[in-house]
Amino acid sequence: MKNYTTIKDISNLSETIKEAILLKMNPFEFQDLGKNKTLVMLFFNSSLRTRLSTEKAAKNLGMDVMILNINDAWNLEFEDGTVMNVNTSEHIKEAAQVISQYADIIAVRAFPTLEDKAKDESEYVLNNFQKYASVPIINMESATAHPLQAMADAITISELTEKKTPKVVLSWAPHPKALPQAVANSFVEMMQDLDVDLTITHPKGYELNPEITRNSTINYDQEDALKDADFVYVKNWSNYNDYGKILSQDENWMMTKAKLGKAKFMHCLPVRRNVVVEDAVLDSGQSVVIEQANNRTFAAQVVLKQLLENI
Ligand code: SN0
Repeated sequence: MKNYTTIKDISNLSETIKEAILLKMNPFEFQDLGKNKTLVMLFFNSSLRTRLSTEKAAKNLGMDVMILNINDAWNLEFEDGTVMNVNTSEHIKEAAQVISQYADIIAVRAFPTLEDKAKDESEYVLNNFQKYASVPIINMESATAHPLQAMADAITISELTEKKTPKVVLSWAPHPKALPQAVANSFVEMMQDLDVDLTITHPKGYELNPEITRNSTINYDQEDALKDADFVYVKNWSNYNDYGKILSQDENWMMTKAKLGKAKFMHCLPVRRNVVVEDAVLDSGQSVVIEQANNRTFAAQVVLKQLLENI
């Protein structure tokens, strides 16, 4: 693998999931692979799991890790040809080349603006790093995708499924803040590539990018969609069509123990208790959110391993 910016960068998904599960059983097997190699992680936004699990994964492979919260550095300019006489101090052209001298792999977290759809969809932060850096780039959640989370979700479902083709439901939930579509996008793309029966359920008007959902089943009736589900992935996203807006706060969409039935409950975290999902679900044995978060390490580790093998 040359970069990990979308799940499409994985050449053999089922082999990669198997490899991740093997790494989980024997995390220190490839301690020499990352020797004298440095991962630089750049954060434009908050992080808990991504930051710690990716650092842990890198260290399991023997890498050194350096972390920079970009807000502590210079305000970066991404436009070409700008007269930089206002508030951006350094151009991405220099920054990416400079960081490439200190790093063997660069990982970037940069959320969308949720204001300018075209700008967000151009993935200008991630793509400019890819354009000007001379080392592989990992997406730690960009404007439109969260492929490390999707990999952890795929590992979790593979480990826990009791059926060859489980029914997986992605269910929208209310949220007080406008959130990205990134987690939902990558989850949908990942499920489309796995042997699962996927249903997406959300209020009318909350359609994700149709280029991503393509032929996946969308059912606006949450109760009907949840019938016989084996895994229920709950996630809020802000409106894609009326871009970045919150149109519905409908609390009836919150996941409850009654709606969940016998299914396993999944969420990428962080989660707003009793808004997105009620306590009774999170505090039950049906919730697998902690295991999902554990698998973030092995998702990052398999990605780092495949990138290191290609350097
Ligand atoms: C982010 C999102 O993409 O939905 C990161 C998830 C991995 N989530 C949030 O920003 C939640 C913020 C909040 O205040 O609940």
